[in-house]
Amino acid sequence: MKKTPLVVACVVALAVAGCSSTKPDEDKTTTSDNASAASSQAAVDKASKNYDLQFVQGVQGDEFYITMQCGIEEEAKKLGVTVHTQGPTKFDPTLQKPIVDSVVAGKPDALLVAPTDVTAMQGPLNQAKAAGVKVVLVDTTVDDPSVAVSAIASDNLGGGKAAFEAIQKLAPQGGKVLAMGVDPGISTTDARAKGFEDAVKSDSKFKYLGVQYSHNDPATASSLISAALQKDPDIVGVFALNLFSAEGTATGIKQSGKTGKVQVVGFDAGPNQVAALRAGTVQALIAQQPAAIGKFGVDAAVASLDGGTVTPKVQTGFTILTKDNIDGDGANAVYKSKC
Ligand code: T6T
Repeated sequence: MKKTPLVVACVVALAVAGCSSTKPDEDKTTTSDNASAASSQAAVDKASKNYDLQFVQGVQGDEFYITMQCGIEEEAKKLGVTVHTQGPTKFDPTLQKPIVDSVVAGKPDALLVAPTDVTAMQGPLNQAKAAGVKVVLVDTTVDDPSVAVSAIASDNLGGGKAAFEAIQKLAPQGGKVLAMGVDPGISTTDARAKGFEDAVKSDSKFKYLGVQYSHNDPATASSLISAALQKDPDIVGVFALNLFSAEGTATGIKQSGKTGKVQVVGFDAGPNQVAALRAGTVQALIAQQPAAIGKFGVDAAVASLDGGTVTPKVQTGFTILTKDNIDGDGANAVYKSKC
């Protein structure tokens, strides 16, 4: 990464602010940095009984959800409740819906879920609630989040803005920028794209080329980036909206011979993203706190089942990783491949 003083300042500022870019939304939202508010969900050290919790991931094998599962399992063990995890083979509501339906048919006490689509997953979650299952949204949300007792997620809008700020400092001359996304209808990546787009449009030196959809497939992201660079060889920056789009973007940048010439900021920090950061195909990563999201999810489920205080919306922060902090302060923010 080019070490302009401003980039370093941005990274430090976010780190000092507890790695969170936004303030809590009144008293309804807390950040993970607000220890007292966040811990109000974990008022108990032990659950009153061994509840049956089910965690349905957005997709299997994604280090973001694996790390979240680690946080969930650790907290479940601490509180004395049981948790089972499963997820679809693709980030796809047609594959996730039958899993949720079958989990709900088993009448668990609570369902922790990362819905893969804001609209398509609303019905299955409404049915879970109607069946008396406490729903907790972890990471993504749905059109009507009131179906859940609590929704825990990163500051995705703020993360999109932070991504543009990083590109702004890496390419201060301005120019064309692109977002590499997953699919429309995913609350998290849609919010990241919006935060990015709004920020780009507030700086007349930059031109937003829009978002392209890779369907969570690195090979598709790679071809899309290569094609975009052929069409617009003067692209100065790319914001990759999640782990797999970042992985494919890094490959496409490398194959197009643009390493270091196009500034790339990727959301998430799995081992492959970190390798791309070290190789210089990616200049910055926005690492979420999936283990904390999982922990707060368990706390919310147990508090709700035990009739305790539940915080309806919890916002967790993020850490910006660069070559400069990846082996220092940033190392702990890297996602796990197994617990
Ligand atoms: O970025 C995360 C998650 O927040 C998003 O909702 C879907 O993609 C990831 O799981 C990363 O692959």
